[in-house]
Amino acid sequence: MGKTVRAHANIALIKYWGKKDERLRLPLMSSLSMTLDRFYTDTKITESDLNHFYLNGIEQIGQSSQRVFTYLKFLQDKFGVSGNLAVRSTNHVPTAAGLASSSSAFAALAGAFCSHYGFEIEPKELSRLARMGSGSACRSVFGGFVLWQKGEDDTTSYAYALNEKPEMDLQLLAIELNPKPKKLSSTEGMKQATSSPFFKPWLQRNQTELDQMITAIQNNDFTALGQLAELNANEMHAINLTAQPGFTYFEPQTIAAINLVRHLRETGIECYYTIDAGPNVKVITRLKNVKEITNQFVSQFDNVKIVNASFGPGLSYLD
Ligand code: 2P0
Repeated sequence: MGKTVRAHANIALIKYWGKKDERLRLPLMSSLSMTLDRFYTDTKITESDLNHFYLNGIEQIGQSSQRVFTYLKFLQDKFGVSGNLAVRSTNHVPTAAGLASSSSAFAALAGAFCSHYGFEIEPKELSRLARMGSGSACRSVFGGFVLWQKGEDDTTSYAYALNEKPEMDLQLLAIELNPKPKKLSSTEGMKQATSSPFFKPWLQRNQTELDQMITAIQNNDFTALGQLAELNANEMHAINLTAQPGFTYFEPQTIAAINLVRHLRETGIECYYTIDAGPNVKVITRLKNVKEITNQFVSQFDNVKIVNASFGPGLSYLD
């Protein structure tokens, strides 16, 4: 009997934004993330007469169900098993977070698949399997600070924990400014981004940025980590703007949030931002500043929702 598998979402501090192989989801760069305690997905797979996918108790039809079963069929073929399956997932992502991440979803799904069939595989192998569901999911197999090495091929592209239980005083505030679904999926966005004339120079910086981030983590250097995470996010979004044709995930509130973070920093409240494939902003700060930053966002934005998170664990098996 398969277990319920829990996987936590992660946020990249050094972003994955480009593939060299779309089918296998092999990235063009290595990336580095932190796994989050407040956001996770629980998934259990059982045998079934027909394929069914339930999310938060509601059966899903259409695109999301199709992506789940395309992936499960891929895994079944890979392992030489067959049969229809019922997938039950619960997303414990506070609706306030604006953080609908496929990272926790596909890590939990890969884990639930192996648990259902009784396949005992190493975390590294599980990370490879999760990667093929959604790139960022390979990092959610582990907790704390996680590095996804781009590798050369399917067997060498996987994530591992750099530090499962970091002691760094670091909080991530997920700030929902705009709850609308994103205009361009990550998969499409990163494909288009490779046409930017700055894509190659950005790739060439990948190893340097990774080395600097690893050093910041090893030295418990919050300032270096924050500065570099912000720079890396800006680079990713600059590449989107300069793609041909150019595009952006930013909305007016995104710019306003960036300005607020800069203003707070000028007034001595140390904080940095990172932004993914959507208009919402995540603020990185220390515990002592969470209250003040939250108050500032609430007073300056209408209907803003904020959830603060810190380091979360890797994959776990619940029952
Ligand atoms: C990341 N993102 O490193 C980057 C930064 C969003 C911006 O990974 O196409 O859902 O399924 O491999 O993993 C989101 O992309 O993309 C993502 P696919 P995924 O977290």
